[in-house]
Amino acid sequence: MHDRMTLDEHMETEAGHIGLDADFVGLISDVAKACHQISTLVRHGALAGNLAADVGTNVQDESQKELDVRANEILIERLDNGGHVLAIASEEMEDTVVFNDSKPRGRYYLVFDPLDGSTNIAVNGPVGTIFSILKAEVGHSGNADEVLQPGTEQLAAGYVLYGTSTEMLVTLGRGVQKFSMNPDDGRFFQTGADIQIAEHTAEFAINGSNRRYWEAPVQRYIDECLAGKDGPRGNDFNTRWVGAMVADVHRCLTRSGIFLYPIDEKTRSKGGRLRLLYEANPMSLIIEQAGGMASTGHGRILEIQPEGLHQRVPVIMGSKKEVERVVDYHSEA
Ligand code: FBP
Repeated sequence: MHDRMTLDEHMETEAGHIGLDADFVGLISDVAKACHQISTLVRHGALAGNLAADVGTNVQDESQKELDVRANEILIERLDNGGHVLAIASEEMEDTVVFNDSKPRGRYYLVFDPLDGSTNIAVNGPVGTIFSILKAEVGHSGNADEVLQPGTEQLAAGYVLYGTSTEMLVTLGRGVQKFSMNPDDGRFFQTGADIQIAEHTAEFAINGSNRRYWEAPVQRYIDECLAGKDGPRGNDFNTRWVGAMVADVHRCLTRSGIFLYPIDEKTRSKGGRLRLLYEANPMSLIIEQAGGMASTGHGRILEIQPEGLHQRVPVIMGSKKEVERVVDYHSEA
């Protein structure tokens, strides 16, 4: 295991290539250390307390679980102590947190979902952490407005999947690399390079219980998949739904696939289900860097100009040819 490159070594080399400074490397390292702590908590399960307990509601009026709150606290503490970010924004907090400037701070923002897929906690299912790194320009003070940058501006994006093993998939805009965490010491070692997602797939992930709320193009696409060999696609499709975006998108990346959380009648007033800055954008950058595609159905997710920290968007991402097909169905409709 130890002749593999570590995450820190990889980041030092990569940051050098693209002109990012030591704070950037330190920031990714802090995220990895925080994720090791979260992973340890997840592995202890009920021995670490009732991690699935409802402990309140967040700014989006969604129930917060004990693990959501603890994962958020772990990240904040690590990032504050590290000093490599100017400010952060999290799913669990209404506004940005600007760290006290009594010491020098790196010129970066970290935007994250500390614990994705929190309904899986109670059933011992996979959960994850999603993050995105943006540049804090000179003169920036850490206001929310400064963080509202389109996904194309991301310097890095990644996720950590707490599954049967703990893995980080990360991109700095030069391909997608995979690192596996050694549970003994929390260090991440490279276990995959330049991950690519197949163009074609016969597997899709969507919450099918929402079918009656979907728009016609999504209904058409899924109905055609379900019709299998006898339908217009002439092929049998497989379906999976873990209920944690990190796990569902990771499966698409690993085995090919398309992941959909489209706009529907239930979520229309909010703009969609998934959040743009810390769910859709980082996952879109990873998918695109792996050769896949990420769209709302009407346009590229990464080009959306955010209007709020917790803005939601429809998400259709994964194997390119399938996403293109869904986009075509939207155009035709
Ligand atoms: P949280 O960040 O609150 O956990 O919500 C996001 C999410 O869990 C996604 O990861 C997942 O794709 C979706 O919600 C699942 O939604 P549904 O309840 O429709 O299965």
